[in-house]
Amino acid sequence: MTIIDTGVEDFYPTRVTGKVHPIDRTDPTVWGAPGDGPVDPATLASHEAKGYHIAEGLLSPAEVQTYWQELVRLSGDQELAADERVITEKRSGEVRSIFEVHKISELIAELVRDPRILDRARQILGSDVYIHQSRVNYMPGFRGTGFYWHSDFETWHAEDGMPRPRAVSCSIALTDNYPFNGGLMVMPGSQRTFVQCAGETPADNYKASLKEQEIGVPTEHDITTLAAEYGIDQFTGPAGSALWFDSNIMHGSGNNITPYPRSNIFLVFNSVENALVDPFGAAKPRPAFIASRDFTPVTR
Ligand code: 6CS
Ligand code: FE
Repeated sequence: MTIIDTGVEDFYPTRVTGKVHPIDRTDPTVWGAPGDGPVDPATLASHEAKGYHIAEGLLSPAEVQTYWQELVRLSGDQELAADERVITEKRSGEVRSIFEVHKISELIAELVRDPRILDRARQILGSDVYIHQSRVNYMPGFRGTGFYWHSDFETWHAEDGMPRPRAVSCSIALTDNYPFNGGLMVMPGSQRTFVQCAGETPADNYKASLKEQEIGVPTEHDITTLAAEYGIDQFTGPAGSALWFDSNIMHGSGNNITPYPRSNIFLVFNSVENALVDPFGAAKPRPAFIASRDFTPVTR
């Protein structure tokens, strides 16, 4: 274990030079208990085992329509277009993501505090929680590009200083997720293996990685090994469903060449007991709009 200068032990060293090897996760996947929130015992046990669960119909069709219109409004907001929190598609220049969207949109700020969402995050993480990152992903039709295989925690640990994988992401589908329009793929159970990545983190890596991640990406050998051990599930389902997934689950998505956009609201909750310290594998932390350093718990 290397001790970084804030004295916090690094249980998951990554962005290393030389040979990499998988590290067994020493942390649980679920910190709370069945009685602590809205997730029933069977679903909580499934999340512990597989590292994800799907909340069907979390939002009603009417709510989906409201949030979809909000996404359309945001992507057409000319003032916002020049904001560094708006990431465009590498090739087409279309809006790919908007970060810190819970601070830009009052509607999404309310969604973060909605008990259907907040209480679920608290139950999984077993504590008060704060928003580590929020974004909307547009994944437009025809030219939407996906994300190669990766673990979010590997990046959040290396570049944001997240000590443990005690964070959970909630991806709320605002359009129907089909197998063919860039639906998210996960390797169930892979959250129990921390895949070290080789290669030093370049300065301001996020400027490239949020368009196309090249550093902090596992080797094809590691992905092949993980896929053989855990398999691949794909998140499909109607708009309004939400995929809740562990920060360290291996996941990725394909490109979208269909006419059907695959847009979602993406909220990342981190435990207040897992607040960010100095990055474990980068010279300086990423900007706050990507990795919040305001650890104030979200309250209803
Ligand atoms: O780097 C990040 O924080 C973002 N990148 C990806 C591909 N997924 C997690 C997160 O939104
Ligand atoms: Fe990701």
